[in-house]
Amino acid sequence: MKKILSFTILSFLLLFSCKKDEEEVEPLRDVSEQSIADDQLLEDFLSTHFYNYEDFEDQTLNPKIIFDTISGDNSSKTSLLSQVTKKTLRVKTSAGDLIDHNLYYLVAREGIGKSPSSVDSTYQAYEGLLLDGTVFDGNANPVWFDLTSLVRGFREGIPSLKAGTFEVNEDNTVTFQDFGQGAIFFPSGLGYFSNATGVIPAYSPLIFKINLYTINPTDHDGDGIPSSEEFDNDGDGVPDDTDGDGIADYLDSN
Ligand SMILES: [Ca+2]
Ligand SMILES: [Ca+2]
Ligand SMILES: [Ca+2]
Repeated sequence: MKKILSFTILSFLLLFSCKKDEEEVEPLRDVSEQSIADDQLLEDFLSTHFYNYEDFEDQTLNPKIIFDTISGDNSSKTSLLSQVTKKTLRVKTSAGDLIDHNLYYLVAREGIGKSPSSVDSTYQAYEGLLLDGTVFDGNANPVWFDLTSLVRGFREGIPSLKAGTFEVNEDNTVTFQDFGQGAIFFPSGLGYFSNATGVIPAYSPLIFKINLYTINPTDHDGDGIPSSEEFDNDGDGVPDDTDGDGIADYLDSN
């Protein structure tokens, strides 16, 4: 009897650990289905939330963007959904299919300078959030990014904003003015998709609030052709490699 019992427990443990293994190797989700599911989550968020747009009526101020739910005292607020712009991007899957993904951007203040291309260097303060409000990344002090090193949603969303102007003060600090402020909202297929990263679970739509201070156009391979003109001219999200040598055009000076 004792033997049977321990055998049963052992079987149960094996079963349990097998099941756990199966969970860990969940097959990759279908890109198209995930794009549709994420778009629904994004629309739900945008239709049930608003931002502090009244604080932006005086465009000389630099308020922070704050999201809140439309309910109670705020039930008459205008939803984000009616204030964002939708942009559809095609994502090339490993099977070669092109799947539409919707990115939404909010321009709280446009800025007065130039817009970056999606592959320039940008100097911004930012905050990254999940749809439940969890902050997974951020920098209140501005940092430089080479947009080519970032997830596609970020680099293709930030051109909706324009840079500002800056003055160097007597104490060598810099004051930025009239810079673009906004937010971008995009599905996991334009983010990390199945890869859980830090506190970001797999298949997470992402939100970034951005203050775009200044930009720097790039020519990564120094061939005189701006990276913006040779990065992804067919718009499939994959850097173009015209001569097929494995080096993307924007890095291929030969
Ligand atoms: Ca170039
Ligand atoms: Ca391409
Ligand atoms: Ca090449």
